Amino acid sequence: MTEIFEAIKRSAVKINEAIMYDDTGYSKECNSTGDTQLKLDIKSDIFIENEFKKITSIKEIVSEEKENKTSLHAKGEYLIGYDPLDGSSLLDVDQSVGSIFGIYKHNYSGKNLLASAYVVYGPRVELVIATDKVRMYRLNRKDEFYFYKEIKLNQKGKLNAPGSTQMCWSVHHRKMIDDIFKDGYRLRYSGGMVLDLHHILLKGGGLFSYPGTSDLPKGKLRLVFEVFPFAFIFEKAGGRSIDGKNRILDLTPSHPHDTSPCFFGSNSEIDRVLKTYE
Ligand code: FDP
Repeated sequence: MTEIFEAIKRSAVKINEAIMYDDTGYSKECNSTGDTQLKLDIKSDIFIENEFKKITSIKEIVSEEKENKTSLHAKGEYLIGYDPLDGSSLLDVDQSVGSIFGIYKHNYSGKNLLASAYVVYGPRVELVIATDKVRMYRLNRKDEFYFYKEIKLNQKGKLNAPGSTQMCWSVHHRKMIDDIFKDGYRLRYSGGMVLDLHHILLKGGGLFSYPGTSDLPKGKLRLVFEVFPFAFIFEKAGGRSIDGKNRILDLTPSHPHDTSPCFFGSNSEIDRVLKTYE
């Protein structure tokens, strides 16, 4: 899989440069979810696809920006689900955004996820790769990623990142979030999944939630491109990820763009979610 991670690094360098200097405006295109695509969403997707096309071990890719899967190499063994530029609605306000990758075998189910990675384009560019462990890398002046540290979660954290539209929360979800704050947790929420989860991972724990709501009963975040890759990372870092009741990595989507409610955290916070939702 090394060559896949090298392709991710090369595309990250190109995407970072585009974020720094390109137009952050909208294109005339819509993605399959109906969101109007930014020019940078489209450009990032092309950078990644062009890099993946060179890797013969990749059989197929599916991007959050495209409705359909793209076949690459018939003899390849890996399938990759990716979100080229997550949180791109934050680009115009100069906040951190990211790219997310899940590397699968056979199909795009949680149990067939072999490895995952994400890149944060912030004041620094950081790359996190999860295989057996979760390793973080930083970009240097020569456009090389160097190993920085291993990421491990504590049993309990101090941060709370509650997503979605609050007026659409259920009564029990609202009470859980209020109780977490009453226990001294601090609010950390940027509106970009990659940064919010990176924050919790690097500070040792906490809870990120994007529940099912009255307007979006199945949540907003997409399993194949966003939720599975982070669920894998949280588990490998010593935390957990659930949809309220079930382990995220036990789920199987029926369509690549399926969404799910999701909760990522350290063990103590996930126990709390289970008690609320059971
Ligand atoms: P965005 O719409 O900017 O792409 O993937 C969707 C996402 O961002 C996540 O990055 C983020 O966590 C979430 O939406 C934020 O949604 P809310 O504004 O509903 O909290």
